[in-house]
Amino acid sequence: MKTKLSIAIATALSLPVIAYADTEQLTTIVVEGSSSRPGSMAMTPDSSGLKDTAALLEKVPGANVNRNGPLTGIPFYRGMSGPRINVTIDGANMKEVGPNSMDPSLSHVPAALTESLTVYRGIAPVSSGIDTIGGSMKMESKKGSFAEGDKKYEFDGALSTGYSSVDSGYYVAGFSSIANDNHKIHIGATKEEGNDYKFADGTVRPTDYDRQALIVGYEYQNKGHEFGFNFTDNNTNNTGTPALPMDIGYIDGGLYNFDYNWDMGNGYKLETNFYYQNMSHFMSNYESRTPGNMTMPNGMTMPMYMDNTTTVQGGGWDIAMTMPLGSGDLKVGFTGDKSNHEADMTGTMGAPPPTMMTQNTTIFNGIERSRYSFFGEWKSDLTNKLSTELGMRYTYTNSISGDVSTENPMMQPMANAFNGQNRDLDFHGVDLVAMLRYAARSDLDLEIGFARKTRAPSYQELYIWSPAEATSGLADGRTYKGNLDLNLETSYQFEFGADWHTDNAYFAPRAFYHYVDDYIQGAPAFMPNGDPLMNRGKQVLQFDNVNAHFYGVDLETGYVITENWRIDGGLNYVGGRQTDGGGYLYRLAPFNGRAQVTFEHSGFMASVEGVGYAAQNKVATYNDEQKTAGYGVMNLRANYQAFDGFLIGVGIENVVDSVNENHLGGYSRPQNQDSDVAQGSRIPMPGRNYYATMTYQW
Ligand SMILES: [Cu+2]
Repeated sequence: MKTKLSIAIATALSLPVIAYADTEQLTTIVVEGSSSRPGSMAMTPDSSGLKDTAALLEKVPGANVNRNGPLTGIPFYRGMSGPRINVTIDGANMKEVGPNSMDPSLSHVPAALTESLTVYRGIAPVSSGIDTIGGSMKMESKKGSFAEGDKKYEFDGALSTGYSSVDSGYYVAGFSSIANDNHKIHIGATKEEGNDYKFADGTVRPTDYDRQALIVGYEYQNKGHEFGFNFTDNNTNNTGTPALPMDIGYIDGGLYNFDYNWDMGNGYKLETNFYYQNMSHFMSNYESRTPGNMTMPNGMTMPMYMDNTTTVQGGGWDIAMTMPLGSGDLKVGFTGDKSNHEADMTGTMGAPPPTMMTQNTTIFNGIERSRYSFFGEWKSDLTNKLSTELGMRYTYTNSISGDVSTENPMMQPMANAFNGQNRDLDFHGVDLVAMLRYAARSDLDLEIGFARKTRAPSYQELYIWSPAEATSGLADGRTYKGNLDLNLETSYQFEFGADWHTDNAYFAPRAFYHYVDDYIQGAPAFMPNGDPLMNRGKQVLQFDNVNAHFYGVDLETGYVITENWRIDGGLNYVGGRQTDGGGYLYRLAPFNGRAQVTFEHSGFMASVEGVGYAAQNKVATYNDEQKTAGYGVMNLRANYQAFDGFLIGVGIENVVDSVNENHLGGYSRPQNQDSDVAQGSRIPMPGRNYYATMTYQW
């Protein structure tokens, strides 16, 4: 298992990584474009990071998580989230089966089966994917390693288990690979289950979770050729998403990946990736919570049972060729994908049985989104101190929706109107990146970057034909209408960063400014026939193009005090406003910081971590976003390597058991009788949590 260590070292040009031999079962965070990144933040086990890889993002400068449920962590980077961030799983741009992002891509592979999570700091290179307007992240599942050197065979494996008290949750994970120097096979599986989590004033419901995952793969390498087949499967059962109007019934399905790489020598390299995914999903407002009441025209109130069955089939390719050009390397590529989405809703009034009335509606029907994209990227050292990256990507996006239908007579006029409109839409986007890096001194790198990034509207932003909350996890409590006249978003980005690093210290601040033309956001919707669904008395919004800008600073810093002691920390600030006088943008992380003091001595490690969030008073007015107060949390963690390969970890999170509201966590949606959190108020974060983990690896 050498892969991981080498990744960590590759990014730690100057700083000693805290290198316990056996922390390799922990997912490594790699921050690209950070020469001082020690990769050590991930090395203290974190109970939330054990079940949800997205939780690791809270430790990455500029990044965070929009959390709608225990397994539903939506990546956030510098004010943007969801479809604005390109996330790949083993090179595949997975499509969510949930139109409300109940299954963000990072939830597909549990942390215990994740090898590494890479985040591009600052402007993402065009080669990292399509639609990288808000950034780019890539996750690699565990695959083991080939036999090297004199070794004929390589056997890798790990067994791990963990328990967390706040939700009585546990996980078990197993991974094994067998390889010689040409062939390698691997298999891994996990099971995670937990109850609703507690906080000082009660229990947050529903936040229980239940997921099984499986990964299987085969890889072959010989004389510069590499071939791989990987399958990753996610089987999630009843899991709460209290910030959304329904909960997960199931998420089921897999991703099939084929890679072929050929290193031809002399700087020529071919890299290809092909993938296919097939997933299905069920969510409801009655399996994990009590359905809300609907008032009939005659004044009678009745429970309204609602569920949604959705599917996605998707596939794509990424073909890139690298070759020497001038003083550097040119990478050219052809990327594309296609996905088909269906979502069918059933609404039943009155308790079934007896059933008063059941009505079926196609929420999304015959959605087909296709992207064809070409890019070229040139990276070169101009002098021994100056290097550059120039990139250009052109993307053609086509989006189609079939006719919709409903058995609900009140929705019929909207279905007819939608079916009468042109829904075959084309978007053309051009992305440009220009970066310059300058080694001002041996211990100081400066970076300046400019970019133009685009994003075509998502199928939800275009095709929600009757007000719905299927909004890629916005979780603002509003219903939205799609808009067939949307333009693509164009962001103009400026970035300046410094990276100071000595043998025992690093300090890497970055500042950015992004101006976004045609930023897609909700605006009051025109409802010619009123709002037939009476969406809890709140104004329906419609996706619209506005202009916006984002600005901020994020930094990471650290100091190795002695051989045994070190301190690491980070600060993040992001602001965002509409430039046309419409106020602040929605769901922006408040100013926040973290610091961690780590002690390490012969197989023993202990850390104290402090996390602080300021109040967020700069909130969006268009959807009545609620402010949040500031808070601080202390976490204590320790692990001990009892003998070679056997590691025990324990910790206490939120030591003082304070009640804290995560600004990115949304509002509680279940009925008051279901949860100890009042409907419509901010969801408190977990209370004090004791956790223990145990890992044996070979
Ligand atoms: Cu869903």
